[in-house]
Amino acid sequence: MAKQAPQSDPAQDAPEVGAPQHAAAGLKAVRQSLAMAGEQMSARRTLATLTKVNQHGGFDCPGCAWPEPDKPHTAEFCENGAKAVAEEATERRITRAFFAEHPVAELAGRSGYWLGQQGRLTEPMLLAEGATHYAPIGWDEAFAIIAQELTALDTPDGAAFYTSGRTSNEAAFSYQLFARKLGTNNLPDCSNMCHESSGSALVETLGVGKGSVSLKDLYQADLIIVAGQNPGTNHPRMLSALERAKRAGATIVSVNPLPEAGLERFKNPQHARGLVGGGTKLTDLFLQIRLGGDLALFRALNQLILAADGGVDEAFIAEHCHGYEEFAAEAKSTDRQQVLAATGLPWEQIEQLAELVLKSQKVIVCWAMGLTQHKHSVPTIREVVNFLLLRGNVGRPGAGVCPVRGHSNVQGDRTMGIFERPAPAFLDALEREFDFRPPREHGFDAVESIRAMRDGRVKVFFAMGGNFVAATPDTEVTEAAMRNCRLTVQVSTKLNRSHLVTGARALILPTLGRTDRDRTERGDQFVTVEDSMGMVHSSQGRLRPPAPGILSETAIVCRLARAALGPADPTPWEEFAADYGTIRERIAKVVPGFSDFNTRIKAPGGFALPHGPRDTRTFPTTTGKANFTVNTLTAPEVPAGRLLLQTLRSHDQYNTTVYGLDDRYRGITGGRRVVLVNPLDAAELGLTEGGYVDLVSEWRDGVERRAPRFKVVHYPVARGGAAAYYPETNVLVPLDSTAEISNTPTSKAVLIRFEADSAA
Ligand SMILES: Nc1nc2c(c(=O)[nH]1)N[C@H]1C(S)=C(S)[C@@H](COP(=O)(O)OP(=O)(O)OC[C@H]3O[C@@H](n4cnc5c(=O)[nH]c(N)nc54)[C@H](O)[C@@H]3O)O[C@H]1N2
Ligand SMILES: Nc1nc2c(c(=O)[nH]1)N[C@H]1C(S)=C(S)[C@@H](COP(=O)(O)OP(=O)(O)OC[C@H]3O[C@@H](n4cnc5c(=O)[nH]c(N)nc54)[C@H](O)[C@@H]3O)O[C@H]1N2
Ligand SMILES: [Mo]
Repeated sequence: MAKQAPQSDPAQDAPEVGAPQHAAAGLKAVRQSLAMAGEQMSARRTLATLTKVNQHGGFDCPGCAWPEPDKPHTAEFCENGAKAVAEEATERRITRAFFAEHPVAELAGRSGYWLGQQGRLTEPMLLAEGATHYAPIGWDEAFAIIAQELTALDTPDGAAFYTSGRTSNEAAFSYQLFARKLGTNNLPDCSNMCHESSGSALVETLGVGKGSVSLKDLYQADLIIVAGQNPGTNHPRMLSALERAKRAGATIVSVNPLPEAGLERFKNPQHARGLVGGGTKLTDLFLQIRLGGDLALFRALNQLILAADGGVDEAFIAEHCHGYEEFAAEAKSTDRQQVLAATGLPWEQIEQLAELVLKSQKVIVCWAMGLTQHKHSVPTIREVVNFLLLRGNVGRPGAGVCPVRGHSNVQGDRTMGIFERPAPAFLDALEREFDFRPPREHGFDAVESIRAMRDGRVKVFFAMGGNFVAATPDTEVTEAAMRNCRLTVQVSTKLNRSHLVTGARALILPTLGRTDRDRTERGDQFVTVEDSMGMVHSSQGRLRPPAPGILSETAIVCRLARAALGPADPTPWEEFAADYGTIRERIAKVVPGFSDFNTRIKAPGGFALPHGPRDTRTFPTTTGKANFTVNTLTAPEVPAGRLLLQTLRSHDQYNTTVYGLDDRYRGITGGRRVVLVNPLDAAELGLTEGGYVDLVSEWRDGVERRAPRFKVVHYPVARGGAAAYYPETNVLVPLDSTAEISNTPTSKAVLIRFEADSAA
């Protein structure tokens, strides 16, 4: 049987520091996955779940969005996928007795780790106005309360509907339809804090806001540059793909302020050779770049390519590109001193990479949050596109852009219309199919939603998954904003902080996860998801749900829609909730690429969505061509006595869900309140190794943002930068410190100073 949840809160923070590792996965990873699963569920349930992850006919791993190979390995999951599965498939339960025992004020003092350890939510709960405890409520009453608060709004724009990226295509499509029928485009999502910068840059330059490569392309590439990403922890199955690429002859370059173990070496736990021995060396060249130096790096590469004989693919540019002349003029005049200062790299290393590029016919650039969460992220990613276009590395096998997505269906949710700035063509299609006038004004993204709640313009906040208050920046401001609402609603699998920082009234609606069997009166249902490479496939859970009566996300949306829109609304919400195939029929009519959805989804592995730039070198941009762009060369400035802090993930967390207190590859155990600093910077700043300090962020509004008591860890980070974990450091990220154009919080660039430990 599953062990009891811990009663005391074990999140005492006493970090210990050992040596960082130089290889990822291996036997230790296998042991870790089984140990974590064993704490949460019985051996039989463990076997029943882990053998179904990412298999045809099984469920899609709720971990990351990395695609499945055509022939999945019997253990097509990774240590961290297994943790994500165990977190959801746990046999621990939160019942009404738990809420009767613990007042909200007490729960709000618990760590996120403790909250997550309590188990799956089982019943709808209401926190009534002025109440100290959540109390059980029926589903119909819960929907009636939401409908009543929505009806009481002066305008539908007084509500915001957040989505985290695990929501299925069917639930997401129904959800955006409901919000738009209600009359608002306020559909913020986790993408706003994640890959929005990638979407903004790629839509403008290539016409499609998604990656242009498949797994096969990775296997065929000559050169793969991995910039601003830590796949060993966050996309471990990507290491298998990199290993395969490497064996086929690819060169791998990593660009990162930290030497990440997963990129150095990989011991593939799916093969005997990975369980014993040294594993495969992955990175051939490591560029230890300064935080925010990537724009300068790619610009310098472009300058070198332009200067090389035959460096440029002239035929491709002439036929397919726009804006080359202006771009080339700017790139040729790049100032080397500026590049050296911004990147902190020796010029010879940049030249070395340029030589590799010029030797390669097929180049792929992969990236994640290290490129997207900076003030100048959109220009940076545009410059990556310039880099690829220069040598025709878009729209041919083995080459292209590869933004590696986070949440397992975050890309699909956007395809389904979860977007505060929907394309007019999408709204037109929705209008034709459902015969109503969708609102045309843009809605609020995540940051704008917080401002709107703070200012009283949004009064009802509804979250389809996620942990909004912990994942968003400026924790104090965000929490005050949530408290300023009339009603906050969280559709969730697990308890988290967003259930405890609430509006005047609050609802918790428990829901099914990926691993759970979803049976309606018409029989077992499956859902569909889209991975990071535009493959759509089905996902079906098999486990008995945590409690009878828990509704799927789709059912919750449909029943809420009926309650709020009334019996006269012509959309067949009841039909949608009973048979998800009827939703897919509508998706097929509204969303390009989904024709014959219900038939094509039956193919093992699913089907690929069309992608003009990848498939036919057609670029649906405003110019009809692939656009070169001119990007002003900038990099963050770090005044003396300060460092630039990046907030990142440890090996033992999934975003705001903390699985444990170890960051194995980085050699940190038993605690999370650590700040990684280069020993030379530490010496200059007078920081003692192992000592405790407060982190204080500096921003133009002069407001003090402080994160107390972090242990100083000497670590080989690039000079001028520091690193600490999210979400503990979100309190330091100013709400208004966002990326140009994409409005993504600058979670990888927070200017901080160090002060004496205020808790000492
Ligand atoms: N196990 C696990 N898997 C996950 C998640 C998780 O929390 N846990 N989260 C999921 C989600 S939603 C996402 S978006 C992804 C996140 O995946 P990642 O983007 O890999 O996650 P981060 O920990 O934010 O790591 C950012 C990496 O970028 C580097 N970096 C930071 N700043 C810069 C910079 O200026 N330049 C360069 N070149 N590098 C920089 C950091 O050193 C770090 O290696 O993972 C997904 N998968
Ligand atoms: N400082 C800083 N802040 C960041 C980042 C950073 O790097 N630094 N990264 C940003 C990024 S990339 C992202 S994507 C966001 C993540 O933001 P979110 O997606 O909002 O946060 P998560 O922690 O992934 O959400 C976890 C919660 O989701 C619920 N959940 C899990 N599975 C399901 C499900 O199947 N259905 C439903 N309904 N609920 C479910 C559980 O209750 C769990 O507690 O955070 C962002 N915030
Ligand atoms: Mo993300």
